[in-house]
Amino acid sequence: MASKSSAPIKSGSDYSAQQIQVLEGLEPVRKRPGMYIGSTDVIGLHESLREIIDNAVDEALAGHAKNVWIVLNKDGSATVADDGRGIPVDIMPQFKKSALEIVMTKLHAGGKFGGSAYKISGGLHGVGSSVVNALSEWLWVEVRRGNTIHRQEYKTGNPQTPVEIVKESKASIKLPDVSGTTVTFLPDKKIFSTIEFEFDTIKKAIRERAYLVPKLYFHFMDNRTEEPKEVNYYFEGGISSLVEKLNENKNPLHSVIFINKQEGDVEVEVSIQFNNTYAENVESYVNVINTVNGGTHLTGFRMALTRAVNDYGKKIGSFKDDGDSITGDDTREGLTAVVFIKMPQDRIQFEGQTKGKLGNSEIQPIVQQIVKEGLNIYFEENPSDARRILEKVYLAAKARLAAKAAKEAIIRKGALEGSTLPGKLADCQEKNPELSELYLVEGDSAGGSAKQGRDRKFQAILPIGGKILNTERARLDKIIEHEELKNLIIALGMGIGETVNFEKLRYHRVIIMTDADVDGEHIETLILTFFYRHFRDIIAKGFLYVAMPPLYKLQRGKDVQYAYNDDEKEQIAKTMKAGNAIVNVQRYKGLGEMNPEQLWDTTMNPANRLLKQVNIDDAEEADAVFTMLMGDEVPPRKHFIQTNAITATLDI
Ligand code: 2B7
Repeated sequence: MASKSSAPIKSGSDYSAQQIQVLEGLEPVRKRPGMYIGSTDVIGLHESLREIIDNAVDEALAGHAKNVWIVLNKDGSATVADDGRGIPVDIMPQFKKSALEIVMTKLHAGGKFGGSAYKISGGLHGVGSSVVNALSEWLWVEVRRGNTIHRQEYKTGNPQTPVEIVKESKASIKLPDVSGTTVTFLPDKKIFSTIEFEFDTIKKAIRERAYLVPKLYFHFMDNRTEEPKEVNYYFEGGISSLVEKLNENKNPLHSVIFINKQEGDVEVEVSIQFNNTYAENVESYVNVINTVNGGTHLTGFRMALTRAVNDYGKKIGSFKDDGDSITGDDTREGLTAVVFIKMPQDRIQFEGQTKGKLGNSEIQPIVQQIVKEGLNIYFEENPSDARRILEKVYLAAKARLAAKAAKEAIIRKGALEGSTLPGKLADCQEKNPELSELYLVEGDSAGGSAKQGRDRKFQAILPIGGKILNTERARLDKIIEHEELKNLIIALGMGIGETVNFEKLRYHRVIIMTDADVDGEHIETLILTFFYRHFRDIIAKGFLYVAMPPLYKLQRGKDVQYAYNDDEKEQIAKTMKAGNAIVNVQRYKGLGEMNPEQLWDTTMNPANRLLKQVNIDDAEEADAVFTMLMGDEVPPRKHFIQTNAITATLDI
C-alpha cells in the first residue's frame, strides 16, 4: 500500500534541513525523556515497547511481515521480532555508516527509509527505535537477511559494537530464518520509575493492533513466570472482526458492511453493523492510534451514512412527503462501527487537549466520498439489509419528531401549566407556595389514609401508583403521555423541559412518602431520579424531602408511642415496662397499616414527624443506581444484581 512517490528531498533548502535533522543525536532524549515518550512512569514504559511493536506492525502494514513476536524475558527485558524485510544494513554514503546504525542512533531518521509514506503507525513516526534505544540500559538489534545475521549492541543509545555479521542469534525464541528484525531491550531504571512490564496492558495493545491489521499473527509470550504465559492474536477480518466483537451478545440487524478504498496516499476502511439496541458504539483510528475524540474522519463517515440512508429512502419511495428526512442523530441508535484510516504519519494533525482528535480537513471529504459510494453500492446489492437499517433509522426519526411535536405543543399551549389540576390530587386550601406542602404517596390505599389524615389547610396529597415510568431514556413526549408523571408535573405547576418556570412552583415542600420496603425504595429512587433530571432546582433549593414513617408502634393500655428506629424502640419499651404491664410492640410494614389518625400523628404532623431533606448528592446517587439498574451498561447491572442478590430482591 505504501506509495513510493513522496520523495523526502524536495528542494535544496529542504535537503539541508533534512540533513541537520537526520544527524541529530540522542542526547536530548535522555535529558528530556518525557518530551519523546510522554512520561517516564508505567505508561511511558509501555509506550516504549509499543513504539518497537509499531515498527514491526508498520512493516506488516507495508505488506512485508506476516508475524510479530513479543516476548517478556526472565531478566526483565523485552524482545520484539518480525519477519519483514529487515532494517537495511548497507552503508549510507552521506554518513559513511550502516543505515541500521542511523535508524538506531539518530532522531528523525524515519524519512530516509522508503519515504514518508512508509511509516504509518502510531507514535513517534520513525524515531521510535532510536528513542527507545536512548532510554534503554542496553539494547541489541539483529537483522536477518538471507542467511546472514547482522547485529549491533548499544548502551543508553551508544553503540558498543559495530554492525557486524554474527553466526548465532541471541534471541530467546526460535525465529524463521528468512528475513526480519529482532530488537531486545532493557528499559533504563535510571529513566523510568518502574521497569516492570504488565502482561495485561501489553495484551490489550496487541489485541487492538491485531484488529487493525487483518491476517497478521501476533505471538505474545511472558517467560518471566515459572509457568510461561502465551496469547496469540490473529484476526482474519480486521476491523470487521472488531465490529463483530463489539456486537457480541447483541442482536445484529444484518451482516457486517465493509468498505475499503484508497485515495492517493490515504486508505479508508469502514465496518458497519446495526444492532437492535439504542446505544451507539463507534470507534475511530488513524494508523494504529485510537482517536477517542473522533475528528474529520469520523465527521466524514457520519455525513456519508446520513446521506446514504436519506438517498436510499427517497429512492425506494419510503418518504411520504418531500420534507421528510432523517438527521445524523437518527442514524446513531444501535450503530456499531469502526472507522479506520491510514495516512502518512508526518501529515497527521491532532487536535484537542488529549490529542485524541484528527484535525486534517482534507480527510473529511475523502472518507465521506468513499463511504457514501460504498454504502450506495451495498444498499443497492443488499436491499433486505438496507430495508432493516432504514426501518431502524425511521423509528429513531419518528421518536424524535414526536418528541419535537410534544415540545412544541407544550410551548404553544403552555400545555401543562395551564391544565386543570388532576383529579387524583387532593389540593390544599393555602395558595402561598411557601406555606404549602405536597405529599407524594405510594399507592392508592396509603394515599386515601393520607387524604383523610392530613391538615387540608396546607397539605396536598398526590398518590403515585405502582410503577412510574422509567425516565432513563424516556423522551419528553413519553413523559407527558404518562398519567402519573403528567399529574405530578401539573400539580407542581411549573411546566417541564425548556419552558420550566421555577417561579410557578406551587409547593415549597415536596415530600416523598413510601413504604420502608424494597418496592418503596424503588419508587423513591424513581421519583428522586425524575426530580434530579427534570427539576434539579427543587432539590437545590432544599424543597424536596423524604418522609420517615415510624418502624414500631408500642402500646401499654392507653399509652401509645412510636419508635423510628430500634434503639428508640428499646428505650420506649423500657420506660413503659416500668409500669409493670404488658407492652404491645407492633412493627409497621407499610403505610397502609396505619389509620389516618396514626399517619397524621407519626408522619405528617409537623410537630412530631421526621423528614429527611434530599440534597443533590442523594439524588445523584439515586440517579447512578437508577442508571445502573435501567441503563444500557449491562456489566455493572449484572454486577450489582449478583453482589446484592442475597440482600435485595430487585424488581426491574
Ligand atoms: C523508519 C524506520 C524505523 N525499517 C525499514 C525497513 C524495514 C523495517 C524497518 C522494521 C521492530 C522490532 C523487531 C524498508 C524504518 C526502518 O526501513 S523497521 N522493518 N522492523 C522493526 O523495526 N521491527 C525496510 C525498505 C526496504 N527494506 C527494509
